[in-house]
Amino acid sequence: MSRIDEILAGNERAAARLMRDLDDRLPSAIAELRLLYPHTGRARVIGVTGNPGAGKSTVVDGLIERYRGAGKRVGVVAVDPTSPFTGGAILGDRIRMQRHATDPGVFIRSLATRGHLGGLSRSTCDVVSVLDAMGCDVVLVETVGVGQDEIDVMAATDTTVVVTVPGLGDDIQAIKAGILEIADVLVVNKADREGADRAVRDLLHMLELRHGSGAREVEIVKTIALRGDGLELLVAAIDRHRVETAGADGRERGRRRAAAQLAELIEEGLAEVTRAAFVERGGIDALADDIAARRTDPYGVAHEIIAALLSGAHRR
Ligand SMILES: Nc1nc2c(ncn2[C@@H]2O[C@H](COP(=O)(O)OP(=O)(O)O)[C@@H](O)[C@H]2O)c(=O)[nH]1
Ligand SMILES: [Mg+2]
Repeated sequence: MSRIDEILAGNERAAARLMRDLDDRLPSAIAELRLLYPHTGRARVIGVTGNPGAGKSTVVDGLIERYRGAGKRVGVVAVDPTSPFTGGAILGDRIRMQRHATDPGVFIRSLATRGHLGGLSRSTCDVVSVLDAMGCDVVLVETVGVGQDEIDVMAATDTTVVVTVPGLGDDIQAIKAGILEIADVLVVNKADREGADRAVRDLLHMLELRHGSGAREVEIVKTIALRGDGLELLVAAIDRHRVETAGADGRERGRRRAAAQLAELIEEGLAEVTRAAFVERGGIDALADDIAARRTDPYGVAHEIIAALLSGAHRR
């Protein structure tokens, strides 16, 4: 059986090997990903993001449990080196979450936030595709933080869950700046703490300001993830979002995602050949020295490099 067939049959070890080869950007691995691609698009991809310590991993843990309870095969991508799924967090959490590691219906994969050739969102997309092809019904993607990288990653999910906690005050302002816009469902976790209702009211207020009336409602769910409270409600809210975005909305989202992925792959590929072209000519510093000293000019050098790249591409 080829590795493709093994993955399509749901073989986790074959999938893990392909993911490693993808990390190394082996051309054969990309070729395999192409063969898998027609078999993707079936998994429900759910992103979970928010500030460090908000309880994302705990929420993910609770979601795994519920989706497993419903008989679904679950993939988890933890884009966070400190994730308890992969051994980073404090011991108690780690043990609690690693119970899923021995469940054959759960496949957990972690991605380092740095050092990924070709960017985080691309690596995440690749891993999600493999999990999807492998037969995962649900793929949960946890990212830490609220940077542009994470926003890009979340753009590649079907439903984005943003986890906040009560009493953040100014931090809620920070959320407002970026991730509120990408939230499909908002979670106020740690509702055992004071101020949960107030946080819900603040978020509602911000959503009104942002979207005005008529925009799609973003549901807000209060949870105490540590105890599993509210997670049924969260699953229901995610499900309602799925239903609402089926049809035209979903197709539009899929199209935007495909366009972003295609553009990213092309930009990366071009950046790579451009870097190689600089190296061939002694490095960009040497080229820049000549330009700065007026021995050459930027127009001519750029033209020459582009012409060489294009003729090289034709030869291939
Ligand atoms: N009090 C309380 N603590 C929680 C709750 N959910 C998670 N925690 C704790 O908050 C800490 C951070 O949780 P974690 O899931 O690792 O957060 P992440 O960094 O967002 O992934 C851990 O010690 C959890 O046990 C909750 O609902 N209430
Ligand atoms: Mg975490």
